[in-house]
Amino acid sequence: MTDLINQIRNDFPALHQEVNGKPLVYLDNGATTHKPNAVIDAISDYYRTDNSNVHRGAHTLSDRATQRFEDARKTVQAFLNAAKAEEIVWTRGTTESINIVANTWARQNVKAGDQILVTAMEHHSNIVPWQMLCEQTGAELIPIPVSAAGELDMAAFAELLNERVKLVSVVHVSNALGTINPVAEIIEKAHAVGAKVLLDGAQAVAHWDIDVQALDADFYAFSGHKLFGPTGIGVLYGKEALLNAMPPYQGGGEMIEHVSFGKTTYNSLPYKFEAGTPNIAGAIGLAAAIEYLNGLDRVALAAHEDTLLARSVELAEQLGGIQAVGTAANKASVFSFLLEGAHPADVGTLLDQQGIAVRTGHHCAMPIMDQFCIPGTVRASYTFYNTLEDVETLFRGLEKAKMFLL
Ligand code: C6P
Repeated sequence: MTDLINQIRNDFPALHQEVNGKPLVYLDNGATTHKPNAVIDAISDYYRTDNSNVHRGAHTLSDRATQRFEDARKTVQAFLNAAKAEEIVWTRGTTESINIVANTWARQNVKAGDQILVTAMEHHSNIVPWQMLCEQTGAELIPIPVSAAGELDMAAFAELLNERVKLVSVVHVSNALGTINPVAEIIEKAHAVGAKVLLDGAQAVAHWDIDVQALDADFYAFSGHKLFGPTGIGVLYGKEALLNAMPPYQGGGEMIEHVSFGKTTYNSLPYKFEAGTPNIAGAIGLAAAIEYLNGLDRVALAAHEDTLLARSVELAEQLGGIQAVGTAANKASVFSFLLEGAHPADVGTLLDQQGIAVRTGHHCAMPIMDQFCIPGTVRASYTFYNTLEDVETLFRGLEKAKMFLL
């Protein structure tokens, strides 16, 4: 495995640098992942050769750009195992994907007295759009409770379900705790009362392949930059029938069929939701990231990520004074913790001085931090290019931080 990981690391140029005089140990993959050469080259190649606007020009470059852009959509379709390429809508990222559903599907389908369920461990981007909607419609937003270990209370979820629930919008993997939620069971139960389900896949896609048809998800949202692709590009998957029945999101070019002052008609899927010139290079870069991943043994790499997490738990016990935050039985490779007696921000600064990049703070998940009565955590979020040595360097760094701070 070590040889394979070292080989993979060679594909990621940003990993090979010194930060504050020390070799970079990048453990902030939950915030954004680094990009392999394949992605950087695909973007650069697009701008060097095919750069043009899509679906518009009467010339060869525009045809080539359109071809690459639409091929990228098909790559995402295959990645999610969506039934049709038309079900893949390009967005700016997870946040925009969720906001589209809130401003279109939910505006049409959620009325005063209806309910939307989320979990108490959501990222703000899966809370605030629904709060805004509820303010406007008189619907109610209800969080499904989460246990002290960071697991969803599925019995409470079952009790919350009733015919007033129109949508269950749930994070697939928590960015703050690492919890992997039982989304298949959630979808089955929600569908039984007629509710639709949106999954926030921002933190899931980097770890395993997703099959939206097997899950029977109604909507699935993710960001390219957490999947080794560029920033500013993301995806909203939606079942064709739902997307077709939804009103458009933004108005402008591309999303129309015919415009007149008397009556404007809208374009077919997915263009109805893609007003304006899209992020063409972003889509091409994201497809390059997925193709890069398709060349790897993702099952073996997910097992490697599990060993990184298990080693973190072991080393935390050996070091002492570490309080793990989020100890669910089913977890992705996110180690969120507190160094007892130290503020997370101070720990982050001391680690950075040693070349170790982690995230500190509330991780845009303030409600779950409030529930645990903590201001935030230190979060090491691993991906497959991290090594056991990275984990050991982190804990050596924490040992120093402990000596300095306590
Ligand atoms: N979490 C983190 O460090 P955007 O910003 O749209 O690409 O993704 C938003 C988002 C939505 N849901 C989850 C579960 C997320 O983790 C994120 C982004 C980053 O944890 C930045 S706050």
